[in-house]
Amino acid sequence: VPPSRDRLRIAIQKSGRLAEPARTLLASCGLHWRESRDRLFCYGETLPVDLLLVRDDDIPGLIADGVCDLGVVGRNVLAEQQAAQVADGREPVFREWLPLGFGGCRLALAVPEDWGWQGPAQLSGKRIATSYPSLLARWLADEGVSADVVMLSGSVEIAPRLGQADAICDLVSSGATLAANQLKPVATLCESEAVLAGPVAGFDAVRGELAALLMRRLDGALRIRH
Ligand code: PRT
Ligand code: ZN
Repeated sequence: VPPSRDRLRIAIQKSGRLAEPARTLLASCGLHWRESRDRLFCYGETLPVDLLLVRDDDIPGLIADGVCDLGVVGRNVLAEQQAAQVADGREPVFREWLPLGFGGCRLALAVPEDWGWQGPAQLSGKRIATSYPSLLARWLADEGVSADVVMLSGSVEIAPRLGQADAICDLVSSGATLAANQLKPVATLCESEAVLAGPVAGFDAVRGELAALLMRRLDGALRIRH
């Protein structure tokens, strides 16, 4: 049994699209912090709720390992890592606790603009580049299509022009990046936004109460926004 902490630790993105909105939302719940010199840890001064500033991709694993209690992460990242666990025959240990209403985007399948799209069967035998191999594999399986998933950690949109892939599966918000690369979205695999992620199992006494308090304040803050 790991030693039980009496403070709550929330992982948020250190820099990137979700970093500022995550801090602003948590601050609107009455949380204020003192930053450590390395700016990776923020000590909660108004409540025993600390922040750990990390890469978004690390957040589900930090929750799974119990290093952090909660995290603010895109549903796309959470769903990908959940799908990878399920594909491995493991039980997911983290889940979405609350959608947070910012960081909206969708994980979409996109094909060259000059393709006449006739449906998923057209992808049969094609190479599809993505940073979301588990979500893509699950979607292909659901559609009954057999295609090659090409894992790329970045620059997915230029893969077709480079001849690395025939189609892509990537995040889209305005659609400008797809258009700039002569691609068009043809299917949505996941509607995403930033979410509060936490363990499937709840917390013990002190952290349980802190988490419940935080959820109530987040609910209130989100209601005022909308
Ligand atoms: O360093 P770290 O690993 O923490 O950051 P990161 O570079 O992995 O993530 P970051 O900051 O780029 O994105 C964090 C999260 O923001 C994502 O996981 C999504 O949940 C969310 N989000 C919302 C987006 C977008 N919108 C988005 N448009 N993430 C990425 N994009 C990219 C997309 O990949 C594509 O390259 O923007 C481009 C498309 O944008 P449009 O407007 O041209 O369609
Ligand atoms: Zn990342």
